[in-house]
Amino acid sequence: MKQTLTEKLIASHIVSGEMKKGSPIQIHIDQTLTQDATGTMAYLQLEAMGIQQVQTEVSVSYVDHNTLQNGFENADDHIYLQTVANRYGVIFSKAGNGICHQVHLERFDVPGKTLLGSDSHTPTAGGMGMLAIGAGGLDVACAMAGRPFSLMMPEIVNVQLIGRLQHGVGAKDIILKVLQILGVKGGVGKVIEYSGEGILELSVPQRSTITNMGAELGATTSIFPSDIRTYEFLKKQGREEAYVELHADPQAHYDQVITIDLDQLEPMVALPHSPDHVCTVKEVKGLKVDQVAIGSCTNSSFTDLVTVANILKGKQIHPDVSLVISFGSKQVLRMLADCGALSDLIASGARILEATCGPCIGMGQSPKTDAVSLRTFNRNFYGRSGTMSANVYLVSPQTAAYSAICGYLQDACDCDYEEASMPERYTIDDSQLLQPDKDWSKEVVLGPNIKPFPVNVPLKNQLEGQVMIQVGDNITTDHIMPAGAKILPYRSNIEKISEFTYSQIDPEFANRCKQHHGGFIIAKENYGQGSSREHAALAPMHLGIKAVIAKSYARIHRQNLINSGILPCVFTKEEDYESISLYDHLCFKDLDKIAFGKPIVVENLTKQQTFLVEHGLDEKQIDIIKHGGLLNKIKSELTK
Ligand code: MIC
Ligand code: SF4
Repeated sequence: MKQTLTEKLIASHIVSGEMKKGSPIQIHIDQTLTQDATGTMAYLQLEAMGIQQVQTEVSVSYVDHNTLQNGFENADDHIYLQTVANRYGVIFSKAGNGICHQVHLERFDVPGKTLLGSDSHTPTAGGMGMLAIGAGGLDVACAMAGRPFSLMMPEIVNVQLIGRLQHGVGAKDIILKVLQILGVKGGVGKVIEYSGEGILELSVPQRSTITNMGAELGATTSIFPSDIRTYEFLKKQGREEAYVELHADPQAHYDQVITIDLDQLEPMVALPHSPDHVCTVKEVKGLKVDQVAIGSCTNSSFTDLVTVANILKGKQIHPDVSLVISFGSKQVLRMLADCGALSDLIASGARILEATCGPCIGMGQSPKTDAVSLRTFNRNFYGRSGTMSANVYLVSPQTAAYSAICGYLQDACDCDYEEASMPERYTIDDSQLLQPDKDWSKEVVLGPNIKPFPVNVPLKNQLEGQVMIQVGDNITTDHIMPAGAKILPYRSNIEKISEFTYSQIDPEFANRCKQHHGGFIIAKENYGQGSSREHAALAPMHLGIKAVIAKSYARIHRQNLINSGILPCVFTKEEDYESISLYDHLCFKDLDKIAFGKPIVVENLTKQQTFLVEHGLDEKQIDIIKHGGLLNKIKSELTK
């Protein structure tokens, strides 16, 4: 049978299940990555699993999110991550070495392999022909321990690119166009596979911009074939032995086909506050700009930043604009310094940051009140920049750089500049990637802010409590558990971080939960979209949240709820959402009989109504929920 590329990679990694759309399957994981903001929890969980060393081909622990260090907490996390990595056989990438996805692309991605990462933008590696999936920290810890990863056999969408990118248009504009077509939940349960003559012109870093931001579609992952461009990139990185050619079979069947004509594509922009509020730059051209931020795992490759330098060379940024640039990796920054492009950036008036996530996750550089901030990042969720009144627009590096000079949002097609070409060779220096010596006599150092991983209680026959919050569509994990410089230092301390749950949209939420001993969350469509942070499940769990009822969920967050022992239910009738109010007293009945495909009866004691909800859990997930979460289940297996 003719197979898509996704099907080929699943077939070569499947451990159990049937490759039938929507059926649960388990795949073997070859590589893992973690970053510091989700990593401490993942390694605490790995330690609890009682293994000697990681079972994967390659596992890397990156420090890239929490590097502001405005207190001891971040630095303590870094030391914990370094010492625990050394013991268990994980490579450690030090702070300053770069953003996990960029460094992984440069030094570790291998076409045809599987990668599981505790960060939602792990599909960046799809640009290299990997099957790369984002997940919660506990799922990644399980993969490190050699357990297979569970997912639903996805539908496969083919995006065919025809024509070639025109002057002023970048790879970012392609993914913004896909977001305009499919929307932030258009990719749920799907893999987006790219093909067509248009991909031949796209380098691996450009492809990775596209697969990176495929996370914003809610997709399981996105993938490009492995071809001459892949070989070219690997060779320039001194890793050509990793190359294998990979393509879908001609005439393979896709569930949906979308065609994008690159000849016709114009510069695009995502308007506040969602990555799918997309229109052309022309439609909003002339908007006065206060801040421009260039960088993040979407757009901080060497070629992206040389293009930016080419636009800025010999020019000054507009007096009313603050331009800030962060770099994808030490390799990128060093090569920019060596080729003189860094000097052009500095001379233009740009503010230079280190090679980390930085402003993308609200670690500094919050814009002014009511600011218009143009960013080359992947998310413009409400409040994520750290300034509640700011309006964040997502654009390509070309649009960002040209607008920084003009002071107004401008169409880069009108700018006279040269697009960067790939370097002859990348500068290779792996000195900040520390190889583990697996020495168990060395201490794993735990700072005082690192608290044990919290666990839930086994499922009771009946769940009773009140509605603690009722929210609308597309609630992000940034709404549930905000990030930023103030909150991120507590990622290793669930009790402390739980105080900030929903703080940006309902500051009373945590206190309400404490007063009422927790209860339930009611939501609409695509609940929990965005980041993979399991804190968005662990913190509500700590506050006593027992179940969520929503109209639909984002994949990673739903699994994080299950892993934490929180029951994720779906309304069977849309109108039941409307019948519920804050503080309604609900009772979930007969949970000892919870079974595959069987709805649960919920009584609204306040309104004296009864309604049905579905849980959609497969047998394995039911087992996890019954144990009160995945870690409890693993521990009980270990004691057996
Ligand atoms: C993000 O971009 O939202 C993050 C911060 O990288 C998250 C991970 C986290 O919350 O630590 C993600 O994308 O998964
Ligand atoms: Fe870091 Fe931003 Fe990428 Fe998340 S999206 S990994 S915060 S650069």
